[in-house]
Amino acid sequence: RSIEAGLRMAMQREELRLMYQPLLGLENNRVTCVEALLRWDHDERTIPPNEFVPVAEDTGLIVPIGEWVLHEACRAAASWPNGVRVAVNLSPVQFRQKDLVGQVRSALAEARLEPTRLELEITESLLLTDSEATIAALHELRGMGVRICMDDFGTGYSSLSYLRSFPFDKIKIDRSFMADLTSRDDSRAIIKAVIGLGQSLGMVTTAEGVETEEQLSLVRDFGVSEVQGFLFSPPLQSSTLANLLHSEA
Ligand code: G
Ligand code: G
Ligand code: MN
Ligand code: NA
Repeated sequence: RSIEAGLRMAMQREELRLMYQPLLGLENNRVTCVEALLRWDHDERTIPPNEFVPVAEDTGLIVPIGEWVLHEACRAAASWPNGVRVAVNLSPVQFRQKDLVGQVRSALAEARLEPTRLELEITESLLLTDSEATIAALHELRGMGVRICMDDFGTGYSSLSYLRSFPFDKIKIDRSFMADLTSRDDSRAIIKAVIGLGQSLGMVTTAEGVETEEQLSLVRDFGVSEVQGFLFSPPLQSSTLANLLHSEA
């Protein structure tokens, strides 16, 4: 496949880059965390991860790519104010390699970044595969002080049982619930309940895809910890993000 061939070259040609989207903590209206989002600049267009991450997963290329993402994101975070963490998305395939924990350790060490400043986002499909090894790796990472977040919460079939399988630090409520928050009573009830559930489990809750003041005010009333979305900020170039963080500091 041409995407595969292109992707093999992409790393050597340095066509991969990260965008950074800040998350706003509602307790003190400051940036708590920044999510690193992968982009591929190829043939005069920018290819979003939805188009190439699946290919990278099928071919195993996600392992070296994911390692690059970890190093790059940790290096960026090392230059940010101390209170700001970086969140990196992990593919389930990255857990199937032997030494994910070692990769994380070396990315942190190389960047001289405290483990408590790193968050790893995983989706529900992750826990479907090799549960025991995966859970052990997650515990080891958490033991180091790295935070583990469940991404896209509510889109899989087993969201609730995963909350029992592993003590997540954070749940990110999928943005599909936010999209019809103001028009559908059921979406509103679900978001409210999930935020309450997160609170009672001692987890941080994030509302993804917040695009309007109306959505913000609803999730704020429900007690959500932080928001992510175009209303506060789209994904930014690293230099723009760094300026935003330093102007806030
Ligand atoms: O940035 P964007 O909205 O296009 O991202 C779409 C999806 O791609 C998101 O679900 C996100 O989790 C995933 N994604 C973004 N960056 C990475 C990455 O570095 N690694 C993996 N595995 N997934 C990513
Ligand atoms: O699945 P994950 O949470 O990793 O996806 C993050 C993606 O969501 C990013 O690629 C980002 O571009 C996208 N995103 C961030 N904020 C918004 C938003 O307010 N609205 C929409 N539609 N997408 C968003
Ligand atoms: Mn994510
Ligand atoms: Na998500």
